[in-house]
Amino acid sequence: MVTGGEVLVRSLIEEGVDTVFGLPGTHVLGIYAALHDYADRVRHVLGRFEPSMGFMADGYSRASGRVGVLIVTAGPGATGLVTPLSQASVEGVPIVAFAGLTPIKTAGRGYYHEFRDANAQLSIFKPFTKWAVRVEDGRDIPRIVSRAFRIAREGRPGPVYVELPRDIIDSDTEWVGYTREEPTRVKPDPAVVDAVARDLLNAERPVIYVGGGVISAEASNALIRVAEELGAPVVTSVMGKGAIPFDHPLHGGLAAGYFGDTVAVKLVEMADVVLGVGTRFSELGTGMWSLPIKGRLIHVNIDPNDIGRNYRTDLAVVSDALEFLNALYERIRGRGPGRDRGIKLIEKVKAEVGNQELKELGYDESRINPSDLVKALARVIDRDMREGRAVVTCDAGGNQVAMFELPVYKPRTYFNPAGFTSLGFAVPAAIGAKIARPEATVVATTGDAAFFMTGMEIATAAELKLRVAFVVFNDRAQGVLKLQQKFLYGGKVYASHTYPMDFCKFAESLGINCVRIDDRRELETGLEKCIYGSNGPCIADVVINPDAVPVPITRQLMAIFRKR
Ligand SMILES: Cc1ncc(C[n+]2csc(CCOP(=O)(O)OP(=O)(O)O)c2C)c(N)n1
Ligand SMILES: [Mg+2]
Repeated sequence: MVTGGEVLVRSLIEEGVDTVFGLPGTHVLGIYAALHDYADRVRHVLGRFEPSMGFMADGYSRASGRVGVLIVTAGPGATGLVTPLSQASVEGVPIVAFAGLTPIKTAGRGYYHEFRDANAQLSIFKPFTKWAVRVEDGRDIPRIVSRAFRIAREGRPGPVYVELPRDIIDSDTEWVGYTREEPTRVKPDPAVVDAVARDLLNAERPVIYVGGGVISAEASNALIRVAEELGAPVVTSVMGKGAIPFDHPLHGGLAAGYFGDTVAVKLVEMADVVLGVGTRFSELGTGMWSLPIKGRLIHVNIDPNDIGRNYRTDLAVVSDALEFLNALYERIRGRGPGRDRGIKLIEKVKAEVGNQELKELGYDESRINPSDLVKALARVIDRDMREGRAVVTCDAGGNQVAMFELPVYKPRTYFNPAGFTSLGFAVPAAIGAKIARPEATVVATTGDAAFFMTGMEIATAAELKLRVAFVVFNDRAQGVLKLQQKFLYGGKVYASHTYPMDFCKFAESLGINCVRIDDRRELETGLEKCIYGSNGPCIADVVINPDAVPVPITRQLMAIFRKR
């Protein structure tokens, strides 16, 4: 006989899972008993709070391309996953979360952790997960687990929620065996790809705009092949950064409307055909849809709901990005003008509009401004970034937008939560990334307010001696809110402060390294020391000029004021 808990752990092993992120509670101790017995097969990473653990599993998944797995208890354990799983849903990250539930036998009687409505816990997850399901018989566990993993990966990746009542976990059941389910790949209609190929081969100034879907489909190489054949510049959204190397001659930059590079935006504006792949054309990806698309738009997305959401589409293609780009290449191979046309176009646009080196509003050359920190970080980790050996996570807030400017060279090396934009993402996501890629140089960039949310998770990095650098853009404010209050809400600055904590004393209390940098001449050496000079975690508390408005927001404000 086996318990439901053991059937679950054996199912995970059959699925190929070797790492789970979890936090126990009474209701799931039956799973923990099995994890104890299989500790040599499955690594359990103990986090500190469910919301941050959800981000850890997310960072693990983005870094590795594998499914992030979570185990939490019933009630407050499960509800802690609402924010990170919502983010995973919006940003297309595959996660399978297992949560405990009060026993079926006592449903409705008020067992602790039970909602007033015994079905509420399951219902909460329904609107934003790809599947939310309760296990009602231990023998169903393998079938439900294999289905959960397939659904998380299939189509547009996303979160799946599985809940297990305590009596199912603890009771004896039987092992019925495990069959892995492979996801079906969504392939494009061949006739539609023919039409796309015709359009693109006839175009004079085609431009490819790529989003995060190209990265999650592992389609970077396929993208570059297509772009080189067509002589088409490639521009990206924030989520698409890294789909093409920053220094590739056909890389046209970040086309995020008024948040983005002038050259990238102009390339899109001038294009007679825009091929949008793996993108929703979301608000941050287009600068509140200030990105002008004037030519024919071919929109490729795996989810038909994401096609035509924001821009009128001339040709819609429902497909996985890799399947589409490979099918397109088959049709254009040897028939395009080659990459020089695109390189020349980028040069021409650069000469016309330039990528002016823009200084932040409020830039102060005696202090450290956000752009100084972004540039110094880019220089310090340059080699690792170029070789795909670094992973950088970003948070929400002004620092997140400043980080739009970081050069990125490889897919799965830059996680900026530009879709759901939850504060507190960067620290735990970096820990998850380091667990996925122990050899990588991992850097979290975060604001001070964000740090207050999930910084306690650095205890997990300390416990596991993970070499991760946590770089705090410390402006002693919820900067992005404060600047909007100043510029857009009549100066009514209110409740946008933080508490001036000593981050290095916090580091000391965890027994980890810290550098405090408030002299711009020490910026690079300080970062270098923190990122490379430590065996375990390190915090870099970087004192930022609180009056500087990050470059992309400076661009946005300038565009807004120009219109007024
Ligand atoms: C969970 C969550 N709560 C609230 C917000 C709204 N929010 C966006 S930015 C921000 C303040 C950010 O301050 P900080 O982390 O210091 O970054 P800064 O803007 O100063 O760089 C807040 C509260 C959010 N995005 N996520
Ligand atoms: Mg701040």
